Amino acid sequence: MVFSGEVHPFRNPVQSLHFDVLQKIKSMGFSAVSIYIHWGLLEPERGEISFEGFRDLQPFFDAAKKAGLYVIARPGPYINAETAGGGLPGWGTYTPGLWRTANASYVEAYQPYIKAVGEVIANNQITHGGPVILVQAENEYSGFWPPYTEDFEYEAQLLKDFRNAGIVVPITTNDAWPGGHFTSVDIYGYDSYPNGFDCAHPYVWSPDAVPEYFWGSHEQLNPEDPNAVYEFQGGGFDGWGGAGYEGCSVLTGPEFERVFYKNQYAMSTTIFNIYMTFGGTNWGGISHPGVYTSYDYGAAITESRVLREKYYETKLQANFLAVSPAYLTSKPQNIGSTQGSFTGNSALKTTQTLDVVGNKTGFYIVRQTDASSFAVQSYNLTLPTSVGALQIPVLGGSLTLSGKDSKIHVVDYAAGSTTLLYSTSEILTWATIDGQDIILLYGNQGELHETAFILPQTPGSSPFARVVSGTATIKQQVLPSGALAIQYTATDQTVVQIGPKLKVFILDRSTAYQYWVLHPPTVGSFASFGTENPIIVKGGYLLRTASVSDGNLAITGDLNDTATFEIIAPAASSRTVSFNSEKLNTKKTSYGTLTASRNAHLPDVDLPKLNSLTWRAADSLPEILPNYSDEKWTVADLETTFNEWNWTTPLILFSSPYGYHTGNILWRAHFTATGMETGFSANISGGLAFAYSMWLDDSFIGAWTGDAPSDTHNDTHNFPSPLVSGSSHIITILMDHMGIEQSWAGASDWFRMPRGVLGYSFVNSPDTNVTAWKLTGNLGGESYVDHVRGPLNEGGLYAERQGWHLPGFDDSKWALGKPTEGISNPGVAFYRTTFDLNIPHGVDYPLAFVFTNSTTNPHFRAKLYVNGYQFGRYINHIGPQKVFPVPQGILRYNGQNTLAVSLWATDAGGAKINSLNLELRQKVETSFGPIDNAPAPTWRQRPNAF
Ligand code: IPT
Repeated sequence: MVFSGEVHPFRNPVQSLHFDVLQKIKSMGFSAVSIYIHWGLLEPERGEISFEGFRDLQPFFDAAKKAGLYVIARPGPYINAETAGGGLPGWGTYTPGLWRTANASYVEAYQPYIKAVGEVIANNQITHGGPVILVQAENEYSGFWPPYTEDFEYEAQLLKDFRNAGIVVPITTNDAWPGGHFTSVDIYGYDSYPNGFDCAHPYVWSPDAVPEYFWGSHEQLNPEDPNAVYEFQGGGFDGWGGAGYEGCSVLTGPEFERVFYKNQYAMSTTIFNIYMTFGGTNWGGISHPGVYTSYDYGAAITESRVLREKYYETKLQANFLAVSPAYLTSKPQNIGSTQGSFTGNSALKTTQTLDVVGNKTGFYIVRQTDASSFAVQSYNLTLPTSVGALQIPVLGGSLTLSGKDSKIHVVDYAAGSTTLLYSTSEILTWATIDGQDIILLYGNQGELHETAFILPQTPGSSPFARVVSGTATIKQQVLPSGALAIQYTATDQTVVQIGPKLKVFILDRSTAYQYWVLHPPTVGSFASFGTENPIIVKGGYLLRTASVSDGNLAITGDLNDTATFEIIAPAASSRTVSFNSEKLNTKKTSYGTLTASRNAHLPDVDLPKLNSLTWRAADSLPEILPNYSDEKWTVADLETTFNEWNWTTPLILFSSPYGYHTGNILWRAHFTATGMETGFSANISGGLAFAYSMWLDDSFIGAWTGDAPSDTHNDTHNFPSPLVSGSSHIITILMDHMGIEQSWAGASDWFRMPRGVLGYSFVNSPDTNVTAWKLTGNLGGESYVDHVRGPLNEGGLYAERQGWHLPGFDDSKWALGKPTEGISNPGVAFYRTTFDLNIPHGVDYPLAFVFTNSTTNPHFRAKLYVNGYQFGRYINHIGPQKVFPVPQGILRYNGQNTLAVSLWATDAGGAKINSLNLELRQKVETSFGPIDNAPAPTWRQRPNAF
């Protein structure tokens, strides 16, 4: 079973933190991690491919291998992913040809990238001792810009290019639905987001959202392959003005995971990747216009790397499948006629999924017919078993299924030398330890369940179940077949001994959540991938590893509170036990496990009060001052460019053909007045939620403050007074570039959507002569300055061009001024301060910068720069994001930090930030660390800055 979690290395620039997330995924019981690689970040200037800084892939591959996770590498060339250009480079927007087709100019464009990235991936394949087992070509090559259709020549070319780069592992692709596109890959698969993306209504599920028809498509398209889902919904993205990620996490919470993931198991899915498992951050200009800074995604692991309840639910499922080899050779038997089957209750659907190789084990997946129903259903199961058909529960009573729930009932399921003839409670895991079979079963609290065991023959004795711990009462009966059936209700934990060789733990769900299955490393370079000698431990917010030496069991992990451990391990491997290197004072229970309690070490820390720090401020809009020279700006002199979008200007006035693809863009129109003009009209395109401000010389003439649904805005801004005929003036426009659009459909030009001025005119003066249009974005454009923080970190603000956001810049001559004092005129102010942190090792205390909403002149935007990394774009009146997590490693936890804030006021009265604080998101003791800080080169004079 490839049970995988999606993570985007580029959404976390701290290389040393990858291992934390990967260990968390491993501890969930997963076997793999799936990653996108972003072409545009790696090749921002055509021909200059860089793996510098956070773009180096090797640390991630190494960390995955160390954590014991296989890797599915997805380098595109197109990736979608709610990222700028969907991963296509900015220079692609003006490079001719139909992209994502066999068009020669596109093929020539992507080939050097696929060669370079392919070689790095190839070196990390399992055949070379690395973790990579699958490589995905393209992404959702499923929709096509009319009149174009699927380009088979492109697909063949791309496969050839992957092979030429040295890829020998199977090549995959993810169709957007099981639609049969790009089936020439080795293992075709598809994506599924059954609950959609309406995070504002997280309790609304569509009644028929559970897609059962996928199985038919799989049987038709590639029955000989694993049923592969390369992206299954693990959360949702959220856009400007959206509902926020907590809503997304509810929409895709534990109930969703139970119903929708289990239905996918009902269809024998054996390659299953959850998108996202850890979303990360759209720091810098990584986002496309449809999302904001956070890419938390409502995933199992939050942006601050905190575990949500849904993490623990998925852990139960992944651990079960990891010990269920019969599942790997199963096939559903009754797709399309699941309603009422095996239960006689038409409000329920039950899929029968049988092991068609072992011909023994059956999985019966029960769910509500109307997935959105909250009704509680009771049912009895009539199931075929190895001893004939049984009416379950055999010992009387009936089973219940709550609304928005689903269960996997097993039949003839082998667990060591024990066989579960059937179980209505679900299996968390099982293991054979010191000759005893240990089986962990769970159900919702208070639910009635029944399990029957077929035990190895013990002559002369009939099986009997004895409660050795816990409060559950057990009803039991030896069935005619000789199997022992026990009936019980799950509350907390009850341990039952059955004969000398079987111990059953009956857990309710929240108790089950607390269990971890750890595997001490085996030998060799794949030691962390071992699945032998499981050690089962209850307790702890997160357990990461177990290792055994000289009879000592060393457990590592994270605690957020006092932990009460219960350890199920071979006696010889647990004569003593330590947690995070401290010896535990263990006690042996009457039934042979070890218990111990351990306090969490959670020292208090002092955080700076940001508003009490010394801040310095400077104007970041000298461009409107009379003495400012735009001599070094790019002259907008192109008469045409390759682009099918419409524009009405005589010269090209959008930024990409001039090499500016991110952040703020500034324009200057030099003109000679006729004396007739009363204002300036312009149609400006910036992407969703963008804004612009406009000046005539140094007079503010107006702004578009922006709203969530608008990506362009056409408006007229009047001049304050008539101009003298023949006099020279300048219109200055400051605007947002919200990111290059994605190009979801093949052959589409969507990513070429212009950012800039699509049309303009002088009111009442058609003859006004613009003598020059000039523009600037980030310093250097595609030849960007900061190779460590990458091509999307800096935009075109004066402060950014000068490098004022960087640590080490000397602001001592600046005036005092705080973002909470703000400015009283429209414009851009830039603020800097420094503060120290002193947070001890051995804890994980994620931090976030938190804004509160300002109602005075509410239309403004702020960007946060932490040690030079742009880690937040706040739009006061659009939101929704107010909390901006910044990871350790960007923040220096033991040393000095430089915080910079840009404030762009689009209201005539200026703006100020209401409050900005640094807050703790969580406190845990951790075995993880120490964390190496991401490199943060300091300011150096930028000779060509302007
Ligand atoms: C699917 C993409 O493959 C993935 O890159 C990402 O954009 C995801 O959606 C949504 O977060 S596209 C599918 C929803 C049509």
